[in-house]
Amino acid sequence: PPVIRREDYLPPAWLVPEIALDFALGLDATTVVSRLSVRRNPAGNGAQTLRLNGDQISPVAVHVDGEAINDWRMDGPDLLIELSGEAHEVRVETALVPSGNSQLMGLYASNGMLCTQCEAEGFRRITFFPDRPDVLSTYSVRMAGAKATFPILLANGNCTAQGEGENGTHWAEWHDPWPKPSYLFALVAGELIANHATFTTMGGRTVDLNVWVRPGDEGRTQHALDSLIASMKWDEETFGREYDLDLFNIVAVSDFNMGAMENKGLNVFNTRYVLADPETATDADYDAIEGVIGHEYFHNWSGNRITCRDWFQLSLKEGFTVLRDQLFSAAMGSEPVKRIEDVRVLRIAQFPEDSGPLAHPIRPDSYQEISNFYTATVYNKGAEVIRMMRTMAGEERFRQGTDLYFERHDGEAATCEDFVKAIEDGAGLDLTQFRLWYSQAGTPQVSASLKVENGTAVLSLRQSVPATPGQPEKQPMPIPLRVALFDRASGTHGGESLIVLDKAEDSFTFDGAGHDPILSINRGFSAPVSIEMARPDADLVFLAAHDDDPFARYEAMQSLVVQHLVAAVGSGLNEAQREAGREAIGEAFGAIVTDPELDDLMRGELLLLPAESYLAEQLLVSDPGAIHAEREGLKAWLGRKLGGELRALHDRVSAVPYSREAAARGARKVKTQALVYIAAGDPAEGARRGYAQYQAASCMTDRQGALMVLASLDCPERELALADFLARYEGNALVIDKWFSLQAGSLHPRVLDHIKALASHPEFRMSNPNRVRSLYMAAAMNPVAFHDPDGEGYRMIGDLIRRLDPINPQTAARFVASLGRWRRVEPQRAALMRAELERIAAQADLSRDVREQVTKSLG
Ligand code: B3K
Ligand code: ZN
Repeated sequence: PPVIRREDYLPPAWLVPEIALDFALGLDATTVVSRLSVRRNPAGNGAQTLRLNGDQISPVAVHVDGEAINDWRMDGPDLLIELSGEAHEVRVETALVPSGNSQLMGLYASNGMLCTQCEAEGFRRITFFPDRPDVLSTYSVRMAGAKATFPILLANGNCTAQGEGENGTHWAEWHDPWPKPSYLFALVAGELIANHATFTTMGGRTVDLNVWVRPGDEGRTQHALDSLIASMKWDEETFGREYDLDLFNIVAVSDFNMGAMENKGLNVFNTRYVLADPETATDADYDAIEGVIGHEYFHNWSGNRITCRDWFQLSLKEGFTVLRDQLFSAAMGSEPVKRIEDVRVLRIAQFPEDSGPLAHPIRPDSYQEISNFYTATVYNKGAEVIRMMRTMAGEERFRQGTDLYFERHDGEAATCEDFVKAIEDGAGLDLTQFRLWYSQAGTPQVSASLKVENGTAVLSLRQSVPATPGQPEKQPMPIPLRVALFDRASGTHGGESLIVLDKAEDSFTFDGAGHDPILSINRGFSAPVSIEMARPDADLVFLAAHDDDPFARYEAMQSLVVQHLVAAVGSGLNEAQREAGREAIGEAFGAIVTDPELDDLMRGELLLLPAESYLAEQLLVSDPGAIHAEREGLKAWLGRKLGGELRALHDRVSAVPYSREAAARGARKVKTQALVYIAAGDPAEGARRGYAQYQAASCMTDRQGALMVLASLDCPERELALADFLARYEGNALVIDKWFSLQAGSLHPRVLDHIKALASHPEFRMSNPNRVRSLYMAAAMNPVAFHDPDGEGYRMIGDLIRRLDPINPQTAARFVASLGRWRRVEPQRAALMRAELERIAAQADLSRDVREQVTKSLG
């Protein structure tokens, strides 16, 4: 497959200022008539040929300026038409089979309705078009179809006319006044019911808001609607952004490749990020809905009003919008807890990407299939990079930078460089060297050491950016670090400073540091780097107890555990050393379990052990079995050591009644965590308490938490609770997804057998991405199942990729990365992982999506 390169960008030869689309809708047969007004681009190369992209479609008829023509030709999937003048009208007719579209890109049928997904290159599966984000058009859409099947007809913008047709049909016309790229086009038709509200913008305009769902689901839409209203208000207050249409529609569909899509005025969502009530959605589900609703809404400015020039600029809209949704969620809930969660996601999802065969800069230089670049690097590291600019500028000056960006580039298809320049000019920063964050991949490693003499502390820092595919040599990057020096006796520090390490090596001096201060560094995770510093356990225990930066407190706790577990699985510890390490962790843990000053949401964060994938990251080559055993061993030890305190905690929080308030949510969070440790230390007590929590549960958070713990235990309560759960939530697809993923993610010794049985369960469906992910993503992330020493887990994921690829390549390709980590795994398992990748590579007719990921992973 051809490699597309960023440096090869050329402006389009032809522009399409207007497009009119006419759909005759049917689930099994839809025809599309597209009329494009095309105009030669003065900035283009002057080509006579109009290239219209297509993908698995063929033209039924082609007209130019009202006349049928026959001299069009195909170049692979694309339609080429020779045009002699400056401006023409091109009319193309296509015929589609939505019910046969299992890729879920373009126009497809889901659960009896029709919907579209066009980003990145799905519009070309609907009609022929210059399907690139720098071609902006005004869209007029007409659609007609059977009224019984499609009572609701939606597209972008505003509905301008509707009426009845013959034979039980009806039609609607929609017009979107804002020019947009084709990837933001959307159409939805089906039987839907709305939860409606209005929002008055800061400019005094009234906007109609609708959350559309299938009949029967309307009782689970209020949280989504509330989140939308909160997002609109927050974006006005925080970024000065006002909504720009009179209507904002959200539609929930059950078959969807990712979370949601920001189509102009018509966001299409995975049901998972819309539907919630306390009985069926956990607190984490509520938070995710709020975050994703916000994210898609914020795209209206960061993505839609200002879009991307080409797909290499994806982080322009995604990195910035992730930062915006993170700040929004922080403002709606607990800022420190949100920061800790975001860093955890970065470490679990992005750090391994950055150190593996698929590593790429946040602005990639090349791709074969753009769908493979909707990654944690582009999204989450992209957000961290912009967050660093905000940290260096301060909130107010950063806002001046974003104001300038929105003002300067409104209506344009912009680049990452445009964004950086606007922040530079608006916020008054020099970002010359900082631009390296856009071009260099890899997580910088910063090693730190502190020396003190006569009250003056000298902090020596050294950075190195690891080599990544295609980038053997790196330059030093500017790394902003928030630091403080603590006085042991008073437990306080004399003020935080922001230092920027922009050389390979540098040192920083601090006066009045006392004689033996403790360093708190990268507070708030001010830079997405990994800090290397060997520290006495006592210093980490001190920071875990005293640091006034909540993130740093969490970090000290994590480091304490990481340091211990890495030593235990690496060089090995003798029994006395292991015991000493556990005692230090136990001391810090005990303080957290019982600290009356801590709120439970924060306590919940501090009680989490570092993920196995993050522990593996710390080692060049790791034995997943050893990491798992050592981590589980620590968990059980803590459960036994702190059994009394944990039972008391579980009792206390179990008495807190249900509400959506922070205190009650915190209580639920630590309830299940306490249960996890209790079960690890005493499985019989865990089974007893777990089943009691399951039966007493008044909400999904408690019920799912209890079931998760029971699913890993070998006890009769496990089967009882699993059977009850399935029967209780029959027909609720999102909850049945949970039932699959809890079992596939369990640490039960026979988990592989369970997964195999679930794959042939009547409720399993290969055509539904949510269901596929609930079983197989949970399995691929489960260290026990995936890293089975005989390679059965690898085989299972390999088989899945091969079977899913012809159905849904985008979803199939997402599973390759788990096998792609083979170089970082001990030799026996590595050989098995590699063999599985080779088996996939040997398959003929692989999709471009899977082919690219597999080739890079073997390479
Ligand atoms: N922009 C979409 C992602 C589209 C992914 C296409 N493969 C959702 C989002 O990031 O908001
Ligand atoms: Zn996005």
